[in-house]
Amino acid sequence: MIKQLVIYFAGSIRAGRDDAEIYKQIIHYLRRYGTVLTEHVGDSNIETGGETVLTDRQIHDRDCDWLMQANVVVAEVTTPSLGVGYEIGRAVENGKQILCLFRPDSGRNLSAMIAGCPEVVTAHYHDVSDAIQTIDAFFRSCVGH
Ligand code: 6IA
Repeated sequence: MIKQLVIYFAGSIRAGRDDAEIYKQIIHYLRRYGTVLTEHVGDSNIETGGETVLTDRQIHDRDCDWLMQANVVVAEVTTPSLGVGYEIGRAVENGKQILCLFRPDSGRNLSAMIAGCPEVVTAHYHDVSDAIQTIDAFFRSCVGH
């Protein structure tokens, strides 16, 4: 497949890294659809890794620049994260195609501000193979791939 899309993957960092391995697998799959700007979100060592050389302001500005460059935003929203919610809000305001992936098996309830947002496609999934099918359907219907 020709890589032409720019994809921004969003997932919890400071709000908790319990799902980091799932983020990594989703990011790996997304790479078949284009360039994923935020592969570090799936890095299990991010808390101790190179990102610490950046100030919060630098992280914010860089991530917002990347978000503006992206055609598509895919967010894993099971672990509730202020940063991810902020990114989704800014993506909505800037007309991005947005897919949010949520695992109801977590026992959590997704915020109505995400689940109820008409510009966001929210999909429930149980495991990564489920998520992959959802991603394929999203790219087929919303992005025409
Ligand atoms: O509020 P959160 O930290 O959970 O926000 C996570 C979201 O904000 C992710 O989707 C990222 O795109 C973005 N983000 C937040 N922190 C960072 C970061 N460094 N590096 C890159 N993107 C970030 C924080 C590292 C620190 C724990 C040492």
